[in-house]
Amino acid sequence: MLKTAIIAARAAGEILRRHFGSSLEVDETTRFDVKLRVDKLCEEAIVSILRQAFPAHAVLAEERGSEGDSSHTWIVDPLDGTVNFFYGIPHFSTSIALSLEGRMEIGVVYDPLRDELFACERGRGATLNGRPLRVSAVREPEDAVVAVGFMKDDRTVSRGLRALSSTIHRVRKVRCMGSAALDLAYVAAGRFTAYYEAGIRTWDIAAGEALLLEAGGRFSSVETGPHTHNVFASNGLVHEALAPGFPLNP
Ligand code: LIP
Repeated sequence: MLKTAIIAARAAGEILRRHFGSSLEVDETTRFDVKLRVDKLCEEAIVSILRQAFPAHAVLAEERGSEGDSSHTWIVDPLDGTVNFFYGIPHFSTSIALSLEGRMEIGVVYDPLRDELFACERGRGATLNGRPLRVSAVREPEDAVVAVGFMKDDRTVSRGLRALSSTIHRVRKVRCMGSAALDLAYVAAGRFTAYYEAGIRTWDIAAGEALLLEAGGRFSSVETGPHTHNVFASNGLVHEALAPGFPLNP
């Protein structure tokens, strides 16, 4: 199953590399978001690979929503960081997770421009391009680099801003990179110390959650709506000290 997820993520990555920097077909724009035709192309490629290998499994994907009913659900974000992609900012990813009765079994996050493949299987550790991954050893908030994401509505943006302004003076740096899947993969890889986002969708974080847990991190979340969560994730060591600045209550 991990091999199939990797094949699917690389197939989407190939499509993304081909389209990046060219004129793009926009399906829809909203105040804080764009929807691109390439999102759908990638999703179709991923889902057809997964379905061919596992026809009985269910799928939850950003563009199509929920399909099928099974204990096994593939959770897919074909292009995480769509706005970055649209503006030519080279930081986006494909995210594929497998949940078994609600628990993440497999996580793959692929950054096609850097050719970085983060992958894990529950209980077997996480890897980056085949090499084992571990969260950072940072213990003190003042040494931490924290990623904060801003979702697509005023409420969650205001919430992110409040968290940011209360924390930015306590940590070394805050980063807003625009791809939750990569933010979590970077915490897993020890690049970031922690990550916070309010109102983030299940497909943006499922694979990242799996990676982070396998790399020794800690993941706290509260479901605030259908497929929607407030998330604070960290290397574990700074969790208690920083969590109060990143409230999860709805
Ligand atoms: C993106 C997230 C990002 C968030 C954006 C957006 P998408 O996902 O990963 O962290 O701040 O608003 O939701 O929509 O590009 O898959």
